[in-house]
Amino acid sequence: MEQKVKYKQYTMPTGGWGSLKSVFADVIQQRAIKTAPGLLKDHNKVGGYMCTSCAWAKPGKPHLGEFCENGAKATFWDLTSKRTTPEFFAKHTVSELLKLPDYDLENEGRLTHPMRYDATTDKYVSVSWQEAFADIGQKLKGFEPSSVVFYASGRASLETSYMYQLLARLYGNNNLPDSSNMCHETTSVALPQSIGTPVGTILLHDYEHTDCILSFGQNVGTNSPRLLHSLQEVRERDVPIVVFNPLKERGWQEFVNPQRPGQMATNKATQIATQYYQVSAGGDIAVMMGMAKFLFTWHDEAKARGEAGILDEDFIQQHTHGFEAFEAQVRSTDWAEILQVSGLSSASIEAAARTYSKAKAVIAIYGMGLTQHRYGVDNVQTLINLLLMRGNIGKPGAGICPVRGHSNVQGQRTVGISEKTELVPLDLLAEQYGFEPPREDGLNTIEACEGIVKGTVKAFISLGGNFVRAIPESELMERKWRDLDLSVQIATKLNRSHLVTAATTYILPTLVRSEIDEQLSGPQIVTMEDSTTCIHASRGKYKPAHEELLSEPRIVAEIAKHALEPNPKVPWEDWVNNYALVRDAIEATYPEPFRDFNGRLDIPGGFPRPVPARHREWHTDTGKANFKLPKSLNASFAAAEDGDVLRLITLRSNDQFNTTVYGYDDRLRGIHKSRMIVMMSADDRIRLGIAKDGLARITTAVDDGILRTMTNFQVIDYDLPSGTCAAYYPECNPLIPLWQYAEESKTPAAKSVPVRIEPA
Ligand SMILES: Nc1nc2c(c(=O)[nH]1)N[C@H]1C(S)=C(S)[C@@H](COP(=O)(O)OP(=O)(O)OC[C@H]3O[C@@H](n4cnc5c(=O)[nH]c(N)nc54)[C@H](O)[C@@H]3O)O[C@H]1N2
Ligand SMILES: Nc1nc2c(c(=O)[nH]1)N[C@H]1C(S)=C(S)[C@@H](COP(=O)(O)OP(=O)(O)OC[C@H]3O[C@@H](n4cnc5c(=O)[nH]c(N)nc54)[C@H](O)[C@@H]3O)O[C@H]1N2
Ligand SMILES: [Mo]
Repeated sequence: MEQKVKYKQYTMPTGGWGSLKSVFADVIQQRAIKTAPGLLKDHNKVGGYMCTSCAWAKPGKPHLGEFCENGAKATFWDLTSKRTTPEFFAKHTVSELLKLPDYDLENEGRLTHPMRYDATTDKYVSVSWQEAFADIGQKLKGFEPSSVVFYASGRASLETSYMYQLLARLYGNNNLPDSSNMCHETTSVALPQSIGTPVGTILLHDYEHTDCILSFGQNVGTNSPRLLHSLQEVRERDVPIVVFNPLKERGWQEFVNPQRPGQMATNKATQIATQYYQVSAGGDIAVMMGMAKFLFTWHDEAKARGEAGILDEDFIQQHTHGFEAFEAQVRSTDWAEILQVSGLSSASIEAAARTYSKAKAVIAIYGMGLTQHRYGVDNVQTLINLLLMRGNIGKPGAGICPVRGHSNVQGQRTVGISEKTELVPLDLLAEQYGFEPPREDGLNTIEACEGIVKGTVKAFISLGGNFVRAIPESELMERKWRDLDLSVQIATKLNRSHLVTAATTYILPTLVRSEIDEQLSGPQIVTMEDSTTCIHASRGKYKPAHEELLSEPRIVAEIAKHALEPNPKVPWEDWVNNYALVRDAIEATYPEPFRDFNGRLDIPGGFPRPVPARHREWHTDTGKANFKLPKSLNASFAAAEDGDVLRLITLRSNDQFNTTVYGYDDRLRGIHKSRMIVMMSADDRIRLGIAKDGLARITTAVDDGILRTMTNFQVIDYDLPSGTCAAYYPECNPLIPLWQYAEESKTPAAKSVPVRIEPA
């Protein structure tokens, strides 16, 4: 339950005993001791199941326990012994349930039965699977294909995802938005233009060869904690790690590895960041341009002395395009503007550039702090420019490392979940399945929302996720959502998207990945792709939460069988009986990346998809790696200097996975008992006339005729640059205008929302 916030700066390291305590509390709270025996011994191991939390790489030589605090929490949350049964739904109207916070809804436990909303009683009632599929199929037959959306959150396996995209295309549209539209879509747009690949270029072993790491806008301690294992090893080789983040995130500061008994015994932490710079939200392009300016100056000086330059001239000459234009832009950029937008001193930027300039192989890590801004694409491309200046792509120990979100979000794209037709081999699909796939691009997340607002989208199928809660402008969207004719929610836990109902609404409960998926040919294997493009098999180990549950492939196949005309070339039933056949079909559509798919399931560390930029092959418009010119130094919608307008970062706590809230503690930030908080610098608070520990109202500072305002945020004096404030997602989503998204990628600009804050 929300309470008065308790804040005390956390000074313990990430990991360590604090993390073990937190995992243990979760096991107890979810009553998962009985349902999850063996203490996660099969977690992220060959022959076991892959974690459902983040997408970070799984090493070929795993630790005894290859899991982190948050992976363990996610797994116990899945394997809870609590159940959300038809009896529960009989006791509560949907209006009552709508008043409950996200935590309470999911904390009821795993969904067990297919349910349909009954408007006359305002309750969910259980239906048979047969009835549900027949009704959904019949209703889908009645819609104009372009008015139906097939959304996917990023957890579904490659097998399910492949079947799901085929369902949409056979149905007649490319309306396949997914959660990556809200997260790394910016990466998928920026990287192909720059280096000809939509994904990162590094493999896990590059961490063994790197001699410098730059990190921009990613929270490793909470969102990809196993990456700390590599960072710890990097630091033991005395490699510098330079971090840019408005918040001093504990994960980037100190780490005690719970997998190392020696370190646990002494509790002596490994220092992670060697340099930490609290850039203003949206100030990264300015920082990178400032670093580039120093590199040019030092290059000139070295040349004047007759020495080799700082820049990798051979690489630039042989492999890149657009260097001169970039050089001209950097040289003409004004220092005063760089300092104002970045909020950093020139000495800080110089020190960061100095470290970078000395290293031979640099990895650049980034996350939502770069992607979720108006100029998110420019953020990522400027970072690539910085790497290209010193040839830091396509050699051991160097490259770009976007840290992806959901455990298979990258893989979904690989097997065709994309609204962009150019990314999908439609001709091959046409030949393989004897049909004419729709050739028009489909709707992405923002466009799906716009369609719902306009009334052109009539039905929404959701393969996992909590769309209504994850998207911006949530008040308007919830209102408009009710005008939908059909909402089908394939889910594991109850969430708000199930309660904001359409004319017809179904909840279809499904298995989680760690559960045994028994089909006609025996227990099934599924696969997923990690952040470093490595593909892994996953075998469920635990008894399903309820015998009524169906697997995701079964649910997708049944919807397809009931909604589509039979097509002898699409063997839905055979596929569900044996997922190896789906993998054969994936291999037929994507022969190169999935060569001998079924034969390569159990390679330790997974098998990598080919990424041409790793070998300095550039599949871009120029055939070279492109220096792209940033359109602005300030990545934000908020002006660089605008009196009392602050930039609001909406972010995750250490006790949540996206809209799944595990609890009210954000241990690593020292914030306890409440999520209705706003962190800001004491200077800003005083300037805005808010009492210490007082309450605040936050209002979006845009002039579009819509008042977006929320009140009763408890203010925490926090170590943040003046002008930047931070609060939690999804609570703040009503404050984000639907039209404030990244140019080109349409990723909602959740990281620097212009806001005014006043005493409540
Ligand atoms: N435990 C756990 N793991 C997760 C998730 C989860 O919710 N919980 N979510 C998963 C998903 S879907 C995703 S996409 C990833 C997200 O993981 P991250 O990419 O780490 O995303 P956020 O938590 O939103 O945090 C973004 C970080 O960027 C910083 N930041 C904000 N604005 C700026 C800026 O302008 N410049 C810079 N330099 N930094 C900035 C914030 O302070 C914060 O540290 O994590 C995945 N893993
Ligand atoms: N303001 C703001 N908004 C954001 C963000 C932000 O940083 N700030 N981040 C954005 C990002 S990066 C993302 S990825 C989106 C997340 O958006 P989504 O992916 O849509 O949301 P989740 O919270 O991950 O979805 C949780 C639900 O998924 C269901 N689920 C869990 N596991 C499974 C499974 O195995 N199968 C099925 N079928 N269902 C399952 C459960 O019912 C659970 O309630 O939110 C975005 N929204
Ligand atoms: Mo994400």
